[in-house]
Formats: sequence, structure tokens, C-alpha cells
Amino acid sequence: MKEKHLEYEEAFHKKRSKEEKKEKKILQSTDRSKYKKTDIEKKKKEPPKDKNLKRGRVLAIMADGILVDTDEILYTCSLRGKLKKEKARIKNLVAVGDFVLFLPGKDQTGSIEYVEERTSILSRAEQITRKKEQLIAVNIDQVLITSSVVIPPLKTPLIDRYIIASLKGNMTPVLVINKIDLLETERQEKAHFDEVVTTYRSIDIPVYPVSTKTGEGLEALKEAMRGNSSVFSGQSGTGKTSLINATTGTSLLTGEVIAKTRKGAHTTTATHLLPIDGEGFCIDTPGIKSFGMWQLKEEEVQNYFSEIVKWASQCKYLNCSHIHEPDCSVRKALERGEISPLRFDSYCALIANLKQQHLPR
Ligand SMILES: Nc1nc2c(ncn2[C@@H]2O[C@H](COP(=O)(O)OP(=O)(O)O)[C@@H](O)[C@H]2O)c(=O)[nH]1
Ligand SMILES: [Mg+2]
Ligand SMILES: [Zn+2]
Repeated sequence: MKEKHLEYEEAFHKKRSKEEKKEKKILQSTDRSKYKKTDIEKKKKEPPKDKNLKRGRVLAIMADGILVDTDEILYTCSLRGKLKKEKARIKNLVAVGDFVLFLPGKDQTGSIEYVEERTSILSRAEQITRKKEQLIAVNIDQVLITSSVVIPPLKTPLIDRYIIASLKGNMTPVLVINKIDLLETERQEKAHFDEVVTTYRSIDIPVYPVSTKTGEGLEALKEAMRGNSSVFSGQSGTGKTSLINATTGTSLLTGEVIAKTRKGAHTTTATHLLPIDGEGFCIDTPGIKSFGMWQLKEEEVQNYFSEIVKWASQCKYLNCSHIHEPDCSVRKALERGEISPLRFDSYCALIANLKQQHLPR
């Protein structure tokens, strides 16, 4: 099942990149003022006006079709041939979370005729070549960046990467810190936990300390999920699946069960949109390491650190990187304790990492 799904995805992305190249060629060979991309997109955005069309949301992309949800009736749809061609010229065909219009057929099947404009995109750079963008889900309101106090420990550089990815994809970053039941026995972790909570709240990122073991904080988290589409993202083992089970009442397999059944670490084979009864949706994601760090430029990084943005305009140099330049207001704010060293370290690490990537191999 997993294999099939991946094959499907791969074929889908290969095709897309081919189509995109073709489109580029067409654009280059024609008068640009006449064929501006925005014009092409505008024309395509016109939805078809067929009364038989139903509107639904893509819950999952399976090997045998696209699962579309409409008022609790599920349809297994295919993409209309013509649409396939048209959509590929713009961007992606269809992704989990897409709102679509489709023509219902026999036995709850359907043909997708139109994909609505997306408000947000959760993507990652394709694992091996990093040259392609892979969609994970679209039209998501918030990313529940899931971490844990121990096993695995809190890692702020990773949290900051997820924050950047969320902002870049037009989603609200929310920090969920799980396993706080373990803080009592692991006292040395408590100070770090407190610093992390204070740091993120000070830059207006909501923080939800929770425990699926004791139930602490779960009501507040549920409230934050109500009426929203949320995606749980974060390192493997932090408790994403446990949290989804605890907040939605589903019973997805967690690490513990996986270990017992020896089925391997990747139980979450395909991205799935799970309806929440209090309204809204949530998504579990398998361990996605490079999630969202698609096309991030070195000089762009600081724009995603609101506390750096706050001081950057007062630096001596307009293009100050805040790492080595003299008269840097950001480093001064750091010294005064107005910028968290945790966040500044993350920033420096990210820049160093991007520099490394651009070295010739
Ligand atoms: N102590 C403690 N363990 C937890 C908590 N939540 C989840 N776990 C455990 O952490 C492990 C990983 O959980 P899982 O939900 O599979 O994590 P995922 O990989 O992020 O989906 C499992 O053994 C869970 O039982 C918690 O609040 N406290
Ligand atoms: Mg999981
Ligand atoms: Zn500076």
C-alpha cells in the first residue's frame, strides 16, 4: 500500500516537472507582456458552472483514487483528463486539503473538474535531489509543531525551522510541547522547558504544554484545533499520533504499538485529513525531516525571525547579516537580553547550514 502510494506520487511529480518545463519554454518563446503568468492563472481560476457539480475536500490521495469528502459522504474520484493537463501547467494537480468541484458518477465515484485556489501550502524539498517541491497538504490553517521535553529532548533549532516553514507556507505556527509528565522526574529539563516556553510566548507564538499520559493541557489544545485545519508536524517519537488519538478519539497506531508489532517506524504511510467532531480537520505526518525548507535564501532567513526584524533597521549596514558586521543592533539587543540566545543560535546555525549547501560539492 505504502509502496503504491509512493509510486503514484513519484509519477505525479515527474510528470509535473516535465509539464512545467514545457510551460517555461512556451513562456520564453512568446511575448511576455501578453502571456504573463498571472494572466494565465486568472483565466484558469474561473470555476465551471455545471449544476451537477459537487464541492468537496480531498481527504487523501490513494493508489486507487482521490478520496473526496462532502457532508460526510466519501467519493473516490479521478482527475478529469483535460484538467490534468491544465493544472500541470500552473502548479500541482491535487493535494490533500484541496477544495474541489467534481461530477458524481456511479457508486460514489466522481471526476474532479476544478481545483479551487489554495490559501496555504505545506511542502518540502524532495528528499534526494532537493530540486523539486513536494506538496504534503494545502489549505491548512496552522502547524502544530510537536516537540517533547525528553525522549526526544526539546530542540529549538528544529522548532525554528518548522516555524519558518509554517510562515513561508502561509500557516500559523503553534508550538506543542508534549510529555510534560516527564518533567517531574527529569528536573534538569525543567529549566530548559521554562526558557523555551518564555522565549516563544515572548515572540507571540502560542505554546501548549501537554501530556497525553495525564491529559494535562489537552482541553486547551482541542480548543485551538476547533474549527481549524491543523497539521501535526515534528520529530518522530514526540507524540504526534498519540496527540491526535487523544484529541480526536481516533486510534491510529503509535510508536509503542509499532514496537510491539515490529511493523517498523512508518505507520503513517499516506497523508490523511481527519475530520474532528468539534469541526475542523487535522493531519498526522510521518517523520518529515526537511519539511518546508524549500527554496530558502540566506538573506531571506532573518525575515522569519520577528525579533530580528524588529532591530534590523537600526543596524549600520542595510544588508547586515547580524553575524559579523560592526554596529549591529541585533547583536546589541542580544547582549541586552532582548533577543533570546536560543533563537539567535538557531538563526546562526541556519545561515551556516545554507552557506554549506551552496559550496560546490
Ligand atoms: N511519557 C509520555 N510518553 C508519551 C506521551 N505521549 C506519547 N508518548 C509516547 O511516546 C512514544 C511516541 O509516540 P507517537 O505518538 O508514536 O509519536 P509520533 O512518532 O510523533 O507519532 C510512544 O511510546 C508514546 O506512548 C506523553 O504525554 N508522555
Ligand atoms: Mg506517528
Ligand atoms: Zn545587524
